[in-house]
Amino acid sequence: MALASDHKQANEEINELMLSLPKEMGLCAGPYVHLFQDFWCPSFYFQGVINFQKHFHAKDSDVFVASFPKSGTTWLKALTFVILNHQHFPSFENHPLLSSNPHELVSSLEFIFSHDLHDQILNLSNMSEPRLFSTHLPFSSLPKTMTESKCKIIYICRNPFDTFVSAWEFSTKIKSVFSPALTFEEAFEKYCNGIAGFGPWWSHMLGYWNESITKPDKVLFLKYEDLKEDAVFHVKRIVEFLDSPIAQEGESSAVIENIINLCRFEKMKDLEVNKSGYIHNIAEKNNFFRKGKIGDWKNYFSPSMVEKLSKIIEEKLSGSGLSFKVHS
Ligand code: PAP
Repeated sequence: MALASDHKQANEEINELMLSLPKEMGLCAGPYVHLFQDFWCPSFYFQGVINFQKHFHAKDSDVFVASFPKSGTTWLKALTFVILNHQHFPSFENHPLLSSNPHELVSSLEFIFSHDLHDQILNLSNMSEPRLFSTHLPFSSLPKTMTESKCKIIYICRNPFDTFVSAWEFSTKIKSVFSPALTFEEAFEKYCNGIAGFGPWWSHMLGYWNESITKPDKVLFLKYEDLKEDAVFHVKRIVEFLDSPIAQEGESSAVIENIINLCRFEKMKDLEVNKSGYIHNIAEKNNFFRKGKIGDWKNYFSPSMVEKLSKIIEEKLSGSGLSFKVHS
């Protein structure tokens, strides 16, 4: 009983904290985003974020998929799951990815921790190793236990044009209570000011980018466009980063081809398991597989929007060494 009331009080304190923060409407799992630790935290995840920061204990063998929303999380979850579990599931004909959505196989920590804390902590400590999780938290807000342990982080980002369009389209399809009451133009203005779930997008990318430069064994930095253009090369990078035995296998090239094929957009979109049902009770699974293309933004942006976002990208990323090919 005492435990239950302690939890209730802790949840009330978290709620009070959330309500005391600046809030805005923005593309997110809404209805609002709250300015917390220099990022815009969606109200839906607020409690989970606080509990994740406070109660999660990373293990050296843990692997994390990190991303800004709509940058290729689902794809990277699938690839990483297959690579990390290759010894348990060597068959590509009978693979768990054929019967479960990647978000069901790889849970988001801010989501896990938004539920029944004690059960979740127990479940996490009983999971077999290596454990694989995901997060949308910026690097600077990750719990110390993650940054200080030897766990590994694979980060994916995507050009801000397509990321915005993907987020916009997603927001129009999720349950209306979570989608913002903003027009495309209003959402774009907010996005240009960094206001979107887990944004600003530039500090999100740069946090992981800088870490991947100073600690390349800790953070592997990937771009959606690179993965699309040369999947073999970048999947090999993941294999090597994870010290996967696949790299030593005589048939390693064939295995890598099979992994890429299993996680291909068209293949995953076509699976029965990804056609119906909900993820996190907000979004239908098929909404995680829309077009899967580079450059769809060209169908949405006016010339002045292109100019505006291009300038912001240049300004925010200048000197960092991080860039995107968006006009090809
Ligand atoms: P999340 O952050 O909500 O998990 P995330 O998976 O990062 O979403 O992004 C979804 C985008 O990845 C969608 O892009 P689109 O809207 O431009 O189409 C989705 O189609 C794309 N996507 C999902 N799975 C794959 C895949 N296997 N290969 C390539 N792109 C994919």
